[in-house]
Amino acid sequence: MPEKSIDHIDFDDLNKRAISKPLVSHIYTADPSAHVFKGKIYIYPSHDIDAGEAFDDLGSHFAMEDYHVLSMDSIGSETIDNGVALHVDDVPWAKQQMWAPDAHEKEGFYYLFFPAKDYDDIFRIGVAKSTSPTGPFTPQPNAIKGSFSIDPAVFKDDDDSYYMYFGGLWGGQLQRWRTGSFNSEQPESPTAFIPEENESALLPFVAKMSDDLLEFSEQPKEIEIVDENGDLLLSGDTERRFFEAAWMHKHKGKYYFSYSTGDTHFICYAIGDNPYGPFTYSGRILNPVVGWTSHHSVCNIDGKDYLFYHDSSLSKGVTHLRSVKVSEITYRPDGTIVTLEPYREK
Ligand code: FUB
Repeated sequence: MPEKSIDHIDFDDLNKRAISKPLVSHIYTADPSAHVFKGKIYIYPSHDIDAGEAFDDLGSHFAMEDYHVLSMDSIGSETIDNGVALHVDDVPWAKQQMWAPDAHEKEGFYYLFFPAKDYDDIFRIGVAKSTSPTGPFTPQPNAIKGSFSIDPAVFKDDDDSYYMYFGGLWGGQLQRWRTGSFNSEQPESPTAFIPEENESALLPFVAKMSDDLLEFSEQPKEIEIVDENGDLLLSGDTERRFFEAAWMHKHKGKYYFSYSTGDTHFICYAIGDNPYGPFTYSGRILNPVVGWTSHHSVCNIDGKDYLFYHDSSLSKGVTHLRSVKVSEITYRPDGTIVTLEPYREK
């Protein structure tokens, strides 16, 4: 999949038409996971850097090394960068590529969940703990037992159970786990082991977390994303099937599982009745942004739902130099979400 062409884009004009501005512009940030802890908004993004790696379909150019936590008192107020919260050099098991993180709070402690490649070049998911939502976070010595792939999103249900959703195709390696163990053949191919177009698409995973939030309390399970007839989406249905960037939120008692379609660049959602699904594909939350990736979270703030997302408008289209943004989302009476267009029409 070639990098998206940006030659035709007038970025000054595009930035005027954007529905929201970057929350910070002194560093590049992406993959924002937003939460309200004790009445304040905290955003846990990737911290994008230019490490000099060329663009490829394994995502080698996403060579991030640390995490910064952003915070703000309310939507529209100044966004504060609270500095380095965790660095890859401080994580014993992690070698490189600190990709999209999430965080949660339990009983006065804060937990940062993050994917990184280990010393065998296999993506695992780790946890680091702090007494402050902004860190610094102290990592566990090992990754979560039984963890694999990328993009952890931790959801706290109304009964105080915590669930981790995760997975990502191509560079995120999900397709290498189809048999239950890691397939290291054809290491340079991002699409080896992806199902044929007429086969069911690869599915994301969910696992309930242990009481201390440091491990899974169960074997991760696949979550089904089905069409209006109850059939699993197909691998060739690239405008609807799961690719990466899992997120879970609730609206009026229903479970909304949202995700990126990756190479077709949509943020979509599917609705279910419980945290394990199945989830019925229900539409798009966000149309494609400038930049190859799209990644988001949904956070309820003072009774309204907000989409935190990113684009590459500030870097004038550089795919691995992204900026986090926020925009309100609204629902129709039937529970479907009104699709956001990230840039107004000319
Ligand atoms: O930021 C690195 C990767 O890009 C994330 O893990 C994916 O979701 C995509 O946004």
